[in-house]
Amino acid sequence: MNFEQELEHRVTEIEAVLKSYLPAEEGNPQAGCTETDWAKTVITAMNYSVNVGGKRLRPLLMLETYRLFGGVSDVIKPFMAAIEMIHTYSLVHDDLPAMDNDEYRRGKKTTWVVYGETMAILAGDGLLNYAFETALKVFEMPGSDAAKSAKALSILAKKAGIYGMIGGQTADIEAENLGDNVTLEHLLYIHEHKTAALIQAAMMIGAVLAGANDAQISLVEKAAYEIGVAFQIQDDILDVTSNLETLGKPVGSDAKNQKTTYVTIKGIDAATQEQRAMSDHAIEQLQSLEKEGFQNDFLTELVRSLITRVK
Ligand code: GRG
Repeated sequence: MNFEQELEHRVTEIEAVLKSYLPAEEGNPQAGCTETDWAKTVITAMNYSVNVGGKRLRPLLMLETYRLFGGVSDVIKPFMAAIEMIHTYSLVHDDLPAMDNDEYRRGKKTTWVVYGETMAILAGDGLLNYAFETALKVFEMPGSDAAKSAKALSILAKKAGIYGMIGGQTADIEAENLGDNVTLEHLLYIHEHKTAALIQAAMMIGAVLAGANDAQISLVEKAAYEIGVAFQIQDDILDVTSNLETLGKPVGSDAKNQKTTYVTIKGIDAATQEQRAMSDHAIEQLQSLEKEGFQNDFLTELVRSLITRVK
């Protein structure tokens, strides 16, 4: 199998894991007002949001980092589902009229367009909460290690929170009022927190659950920072160079919203060069673990593929 086929195969496996952790769409809202019945509407909106697709990059990076450090058990699975739920909630809320007001995501109508704004807010809330309900299932699994599981949960909570993704989104919203006065430092804060934090969480949780030591977890955190920022710079580049069909969402939205991006500050050539340098450095960091006996060539290829991703 070549890399593309292997990737497809592994994403299919991840889809099955995600599906197995999604809440059941039970009950009939018309039939009465039992707890389950009324919840069905929000559950359906939550499942729609996850099932419309996506690259599943965060669970993929989590699983491959887990494998890098020799992890083989199922304890990683609830965390793989949880991180995709958190990522999906962030997209559902980001698309709302009060935020980016986007009608398309992953090639499909956004959750608020299909279910209405109020239900989309609740679906996002539901996904965030259900992510933690899902991750907590690790404690019921045979062979799970309580200390490692608690550490993984704490990373997930922190990187998704006010000192992570929500902090980054806040800085991004505030940048909208600054026009051309957004500095590179401000932009890097946004990229580090809004985008890289969840990628760091994914890879660090994989490392923690596989038993990596503190130095190795710290190396993974730094490499994931570069992977995350490079990933976001490529997102900025694709917003200028791609099209709706390939990307699954409208292009040119940064220019339309007069947003400062890596491309507007540095220009496309320098942004591309820096994005590549960051990815190359992250790969070198991960490969430096080979001398300690840890190697995952698929993970290296995956990170390399993000440099030239088209969606
Ligand atoms: C609303 C708290 C809150 C946060 C929103 C993630 C986010 C913060 C906003 C979404 C918009 C955006 C461009 C975020 C940067 C991260 C990013 C590139 C997300 C898209 O991730 P992909 O490309 O998406 O992995 P798929 O659809 O493939 O899963």
